[in-house]
Amino acid sequence: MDPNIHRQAEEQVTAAGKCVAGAPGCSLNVPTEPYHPAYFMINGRSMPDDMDPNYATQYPHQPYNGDPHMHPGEITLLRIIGQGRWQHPFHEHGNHVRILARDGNLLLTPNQTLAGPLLFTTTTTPGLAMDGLFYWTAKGLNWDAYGHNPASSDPLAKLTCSPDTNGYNTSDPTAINYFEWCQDHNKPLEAHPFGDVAGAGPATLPDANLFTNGAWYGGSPYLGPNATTRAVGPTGTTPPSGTIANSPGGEAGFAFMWHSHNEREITTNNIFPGGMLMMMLVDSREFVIDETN
Ligand SMILES: [Cu+2]
Repeated sequence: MDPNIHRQAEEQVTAAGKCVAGAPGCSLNVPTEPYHPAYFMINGRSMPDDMDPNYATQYPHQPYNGDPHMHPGEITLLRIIGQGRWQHPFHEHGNHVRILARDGNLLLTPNQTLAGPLLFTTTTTPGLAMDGLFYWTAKGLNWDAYGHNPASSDPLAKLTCSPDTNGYNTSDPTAINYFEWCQDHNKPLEAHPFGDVAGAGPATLPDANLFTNGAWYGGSPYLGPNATTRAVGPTGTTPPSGTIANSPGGEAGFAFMWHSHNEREITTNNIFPGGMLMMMLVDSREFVIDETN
């Protein structure tokens, strides 16, 4: 949205003696070039407004937010529609998107099997729609995202992982680590971790007692409230201590940014961050996702 264009339209309909917008014979004369947009939206809202709830009363005409939730292994349907005048290189962090359909038509081979590409960036085109599938597991990280620790006395730190034919832990759909990638089960991340997570891994992370957590950091690199709480240092009063969006008590999921890769478009009126930017949240299975809206 270019505010100059909208301001000209507003000035013409509110000027004294001018015709009333919508009245017979009334027309506006607003040049739509040059076009210098300063507001960029997803589902009709800019970040951070797109993180407010669905059906928030302040957005009666933009009911849907931009924070999809999923559990590991679940499949999310994306419906991406370019509604503006420009293309937008929309990028989904966390995994690629398998394109199913374009403009509502399945992309099929002559043998009627799915033929859609696996896309790193789902570039939107004005008026064009894409449907795609997205899922996330910890496969490929090469460390145990749940922070399992076989040396722990906590039963939740010692869950088992029995691989199905695809390598995932799927025998018990009620398991907290349902759909864990078993090849990385018990693989430590950190060389010298705080708390009750496995050590002797490859990474040395910043001392959690010495740096400030942002609103989206749950206080540990691990998935789930149990792992996050176990990863606390001995002082106990420092992070994780309950962050705004991603607290161990509430959610403790992984937040992946989904956003325009044209970084001009992740600003609002020239301020970063904003605009065409949202978060996809992978929630640990303790967190019940409300799908009623
Ligand atoms: Cu990115």
